[in-house]
Amino acid sequence: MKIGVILQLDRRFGGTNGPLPKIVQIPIPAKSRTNTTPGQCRRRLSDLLDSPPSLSILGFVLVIQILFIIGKKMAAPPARARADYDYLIKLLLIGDSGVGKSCLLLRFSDGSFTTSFITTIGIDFKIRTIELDGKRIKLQIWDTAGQERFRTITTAYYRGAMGILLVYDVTDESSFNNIRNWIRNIEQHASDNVNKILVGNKADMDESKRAVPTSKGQALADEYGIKFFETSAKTNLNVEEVFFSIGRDIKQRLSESDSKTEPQAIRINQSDQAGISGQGAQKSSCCGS
Ligand SMILES: Nc1nc2c(ncn2[C@@H]2O[C@H](COP(=O)(O)OP(=O)(O)O)[C@@H](O)[C@H]2O)c(=O)[nH]1
Ligand SMILES: [Mg+2]
Repeated sequence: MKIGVILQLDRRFGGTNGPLPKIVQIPIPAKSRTNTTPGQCRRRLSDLLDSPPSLSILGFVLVIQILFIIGKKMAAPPARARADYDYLIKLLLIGDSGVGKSCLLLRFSDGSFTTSFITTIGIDFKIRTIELDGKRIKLQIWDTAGQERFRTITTAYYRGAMGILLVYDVTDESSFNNIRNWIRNIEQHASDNVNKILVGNKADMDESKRAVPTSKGQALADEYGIKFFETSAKTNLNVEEVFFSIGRDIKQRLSESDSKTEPQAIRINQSDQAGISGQGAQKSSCCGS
């Protein structure tokens, strides 16, 4: 015997405590299946359910919604797996106007290069997630919007920065000499432990145009105890290397400070348990250190 499937709604389903509707199988005679008009069908349905048609439609919509919500919950991964990174690292690009900061950012984030000056676009930041030693590092890289021209980079821009790329142009000696000023600026406004890396950009330019030899760049980096790369945003020379290098150093620093804070937390508990109060307890509970 052929079988028709129909949704049976309990009358109480419209109420707050009503049970869920049931799916039941109802035999439908072959004749009535073939010759029934939509109007007849609707009447038959409402007769069967012994309820007005509007209620059955409402019930049907509710069932679909409930099934949708249940399905969504079952398909959703656990909250821990949803985070798309292990570390979020804020980086800044600093250096004179025209040295190629925005081009380096575009090269690294979008893989593109433009010959036009892009300082005025005023990009806030770009994101690229990289993988280092099995960890996902989300790099949030901030670019200046041209304010470096007026040396008006202040604390607001440096806030929360974990790493700074100090960029000069190997064909422009004054941009190299200004690196010392930028470092002073960083010392004034950024946090003490911020990682720095020195970048001599436009290394693709003809040797006849070069104003800063590689050895001079290296010597300056050594003086400040920071890493040094010559790059080209145009040819993609060393661009990945710079960002991966500073990203790795920061990740290392963060994981070291993570492991250092753990014993401290244990010490706070121990002193609490031993009843040690006053200065010592206050000091160790300070989170700003
Ligand atoms: N040859 C060459 N030109 C570059 C390179 N990077 C940037 N430029 C050019 O330098 C100019 C200034 O670049 P921009 O990224 O706007 O500098 P910013 O002011 O430091 O952001 C533009 O005309 C770029 O095309 C590079 O690696 N090689
Ligand atoms: Mg720019």
